[in-house]
Amino acid sequence: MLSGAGMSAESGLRTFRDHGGLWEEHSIYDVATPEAWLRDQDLVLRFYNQRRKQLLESIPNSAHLALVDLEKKFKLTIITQNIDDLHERAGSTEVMHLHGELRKARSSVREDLLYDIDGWELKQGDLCEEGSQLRPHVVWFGEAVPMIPKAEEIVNAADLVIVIGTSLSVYPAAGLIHAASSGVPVILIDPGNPEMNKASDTYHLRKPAGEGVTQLTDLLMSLDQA
Ligand code: BJW
Repeated sequence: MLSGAGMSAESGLRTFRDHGGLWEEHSIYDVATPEAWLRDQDLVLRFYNQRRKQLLESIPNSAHLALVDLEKKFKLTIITQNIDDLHERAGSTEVMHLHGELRKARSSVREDLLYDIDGWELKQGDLCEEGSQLRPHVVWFGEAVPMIPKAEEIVNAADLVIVIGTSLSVYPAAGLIHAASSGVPVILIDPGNPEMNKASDTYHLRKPAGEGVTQLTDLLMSLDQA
């Protein structure tokens, strides 16, 4: 399963590219690139602090909860582009965060030095054990996405690929759907028009996540093994 910002929209977290989305208020280049971090650390920290504050006030929605049910019957691995922790808080146990985690910080000089953020605020002067400033643990534009090879393996081994709430406009994550094995159905649940290349085994359920995921989950849960 691959999720994007639309998965958390009904929890009150804004998407990026929809009307009213985060990129309408902030330029990507001002807040989500390594260059932005070098130019104005205060602005970048404020942007992510604000989002962390909102996340702490949010709760998983019915789509997150439906996926927890699905895990009771099937092996389900969630590959998410989201940096929120709503899948984990709902109770899903296998979650891979391709673009990082909002509630973690990492050293700005050593990527392997990760820290949980206590509360919502990451400040200038919060340092790693080697004395360097901590930055949000997120993958910005122009940075590598180290978990992609592992994610491709998971998609390639899947019997069913479910894609929820993503515009499929950011690579390499968007390319993951092409790692599905031949003949494996890809089901997209999104009320909009993601940039999906029409492959023969691709189906689009044009509904918001809450309704669409619950519907699909109910169907899958009602199947008996033949
Ligand atoms: C609902 C709903 C409801 C609404 N229910 N659905 C030029 C400059 C710089 C980079 C590039 C460039 N050209 C190409 C690139 C590469 C770039 C890229 O893909 N750019 C594209 C724009 C073309 N990619 C990268 O830079 C990546 N790195 C890379 O390529 O590295 C190469 C490298 C290799 C080796 C060494 C060094 C480098 C990194 C990408 C990182 C993305 N980061 C962000 C921010 C992270 C942290 C944060 O959250 O702030 O990740 S950007 C942002 O987009 C975020 C998201 O995870 C990602 C995807 O967005 P998503 O989830 O699809 O959201 P939306 O808003 O686009 O869509 C929402 C969807 O929900 C819509 O379809 C709605 O219809 C739907 N929806 N309500 C269900 N209720």
